Amino acid sequence: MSRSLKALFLAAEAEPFVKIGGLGDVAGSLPPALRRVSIDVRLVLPLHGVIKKQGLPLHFVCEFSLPYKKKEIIVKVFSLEWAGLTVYFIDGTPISPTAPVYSSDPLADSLKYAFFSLAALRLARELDWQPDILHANDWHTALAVYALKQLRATDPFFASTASVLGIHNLPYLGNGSSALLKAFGLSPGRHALLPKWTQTLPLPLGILAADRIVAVSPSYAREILTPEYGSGLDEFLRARADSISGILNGLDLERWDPLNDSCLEKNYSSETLADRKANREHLQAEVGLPIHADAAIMGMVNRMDYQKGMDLLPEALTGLSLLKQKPAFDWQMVILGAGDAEIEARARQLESEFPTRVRVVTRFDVRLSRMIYGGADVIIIPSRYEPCGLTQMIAMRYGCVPLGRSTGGLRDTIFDYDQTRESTGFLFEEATPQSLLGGMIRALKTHRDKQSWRELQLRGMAQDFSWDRSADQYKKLYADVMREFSKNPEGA
Ligand code: NHF
Repeated sequence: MSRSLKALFLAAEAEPFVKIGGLGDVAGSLPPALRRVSIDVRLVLPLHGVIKKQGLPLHFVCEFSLPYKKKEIIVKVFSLEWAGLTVYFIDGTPISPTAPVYSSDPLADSLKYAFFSLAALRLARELDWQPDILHANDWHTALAVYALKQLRATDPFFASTASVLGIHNLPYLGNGSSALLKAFGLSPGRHALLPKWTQTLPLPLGILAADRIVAVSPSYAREILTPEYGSGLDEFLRARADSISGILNGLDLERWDPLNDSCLEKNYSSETLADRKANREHLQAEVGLPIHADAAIMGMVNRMDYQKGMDLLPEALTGLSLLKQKPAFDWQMVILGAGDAEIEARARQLESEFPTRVRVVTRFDVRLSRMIYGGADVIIIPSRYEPCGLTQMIAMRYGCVPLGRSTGGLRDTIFDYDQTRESTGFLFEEATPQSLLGGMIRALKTHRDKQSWRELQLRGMAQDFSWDRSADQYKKLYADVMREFSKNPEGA
């Protein structure tokens, strides 16, 4: 029998230990799913202050030091067993117990994550556990991939470890890291197409060195090769196009299940979809909207930042209210999200512009977000770019029909109403209020046809967004990378 493939998985955050954004969902779900398909995966996380405070039953594993400038930084490693795998936590002075996972100080963050990346790589050696695959994610851990490539030339321990770099959000390159390479004994990266200003930044260096690069959706994998989405790296990325592919993230189907969600007024499944009505009314009452049975409730659950396209909404809603449609559309909107103060303020203004129709809640509120998925008819996701996106998958599982911009993972997971009988939602093309308005009109017209709407809901609820599906694809990718790597260990 062949032995299990060994993968060392590095991430800045992972649920349930710490979650700030979508990366935390992925790093908390993918490693256990890989374990279920017989990959011997071990997860490595920084011992952030918020994790320390939880009083987890951690075991001391080892202590070693990393050369930094002319000194050494002590690394302490702890572990626990979780979901059938070992999770390691790296501690050391750059990982301050009082700092947030991502701070507003780029220098402190880059030092923290460079230290973490290099310590995590060294850990494999300290454990005498030779990974077949090093799987790093985003800029925070990309330097491990780069350091691995340099090490492979000199250290037989790592000679047969291939690397995979996951891209969850390309624009974050790891600014602030310029001086760190030298301090940690690494040389700058060189490539004719790598812009000079990026030659010391973790993500570009990781992209330069990785044996395979995986974006979190096939469409995003193609989009990052274009000037519009390439963050200045598109030409360089095109040179590496043969090594770039996309695998869609999954959804934790147990955490997101309308039949088992304690935040809902009434639990339901595709068999009892009519019970959803109680959740619509409950949502309307909760936010103080008139209880109209026929109103199409549009929801939005999003971080309020430029990426998420919240700023497209005011003009689109104005357009909607000025339509001379007969009979007029009966719509309501519940917006939930926090983030950029200006975008929040503009969103709040909508309440006074549409007092009987719009409610805006600018805070982080898990319960209300679940009530929106379980009670709204449409979820609006007007992202300018969306590497994968979770909102649309959750919404579909809850029978809430997504209206999303045709980009990245939204494009790969929402099948547009006009184009296919297999449709699960609505897509609009341009990141403009007019294009969003066009999508809203299509959704609201369809909503009037109760039978078609129900079919849309049911098709969305029947989609397979399981992590097991993604894990199978990663397993195959790992095997491919290893095969290619063993033929050509010099790699890219
Ligand atoms: O789902 C996890 C997440 C993605 O689209 C999301 C994003 C950040 O922007 O892969 O990463």
